[in-house]
Amino acid sequence: MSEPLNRQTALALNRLDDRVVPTVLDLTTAGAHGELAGGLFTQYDAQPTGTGQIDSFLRIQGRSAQTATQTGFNTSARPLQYQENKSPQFTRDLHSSAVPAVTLPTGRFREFLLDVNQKASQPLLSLDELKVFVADAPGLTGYDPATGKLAGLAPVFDLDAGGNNSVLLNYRLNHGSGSGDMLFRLPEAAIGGGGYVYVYSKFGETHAGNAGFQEWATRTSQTGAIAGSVFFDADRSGVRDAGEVGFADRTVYLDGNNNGFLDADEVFTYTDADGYYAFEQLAVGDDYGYSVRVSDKPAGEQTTADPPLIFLAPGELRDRVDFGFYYAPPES
Ligand SMILES: [Ca+2]
Ligand SMILES: [Ca+2]
Ligand SMILES: [Ca+2]
Ligand SMILES: [Ca+2]
Repeated sequence: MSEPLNRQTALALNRLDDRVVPTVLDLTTAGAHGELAGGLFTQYDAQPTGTGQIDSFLRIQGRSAQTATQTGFNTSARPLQYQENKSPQFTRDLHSSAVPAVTLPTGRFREFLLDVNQKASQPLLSLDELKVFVADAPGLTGYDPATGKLAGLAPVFDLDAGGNNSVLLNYRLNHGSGSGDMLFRLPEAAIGGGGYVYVYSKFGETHAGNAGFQEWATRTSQTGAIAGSVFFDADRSGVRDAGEVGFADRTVYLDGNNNGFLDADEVFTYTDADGYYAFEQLAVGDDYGYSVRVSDKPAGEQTTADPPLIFLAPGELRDRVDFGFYYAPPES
């Protein structure tokens, strides 16, 4: 008689197990990257030169005898709630306008930089909770661990939305003394109309901190740009020559999924009165190839081949990525 009950209990337990099995994004190898809860996470080895300006907005102090984990969020308010460093130089309000925008082949994002500090002998550290809040007001206080809200606000990003997720980091991949280790990229749409941005994070549930602070920062992005034009190729040479005119208001886009169509999430722009377009703040490096295409092509034949995937170096401007079109002038 008790057997059905037991079976029911076992089923219920199985379901609970399914729900709490954690997803770990492993960033312990150089260049590793992945997506969790809509955010993009990339292992990042800071270079001593060319890193740009780095501004800390949240420093979480080292693990102490009282705390096995390291928790905190940025605010200008004092006192602080967790293990945040109280210096206003390291823990402060962050306005959304100070969070750099970066365009990837798959869309527009805002970028945050995480620098972790561990012993070289025990380099692994888990990032177990990460939430981002956006508010009109600076100086918010009162994170509620029971509801996951800050000052009553729901997060615009939650690492643990849809499951108990975490990111595993490896301090030893970051050579030198620069700030580095991980880039966190949040879809631009999450920031919405802007305001003050609060980043809450918790480290060390599965791989504990052992050697000091963890620090969130913004950096001046090392990005690239692509520019060109859509033009009437009067002599069908495949090159925009002096005197050849541009097509205004044409839609040029980055074909992130390379299907030849402008899809809803893809980044696009319009040509100006002289047919010129530009994409700026593009992420650089071997991981990001851009397929530039024109969606509303002028009539007639295209005299230029569609450009191959474009990969950019930091600070590079790839210009003269032009699209020529020709049609016979109407008879008069
Ligand atoms: Ca580091
Ligand atoms: Ca988690
Ligand atoms: Ca020409
Ligand atoms: Ca597409």
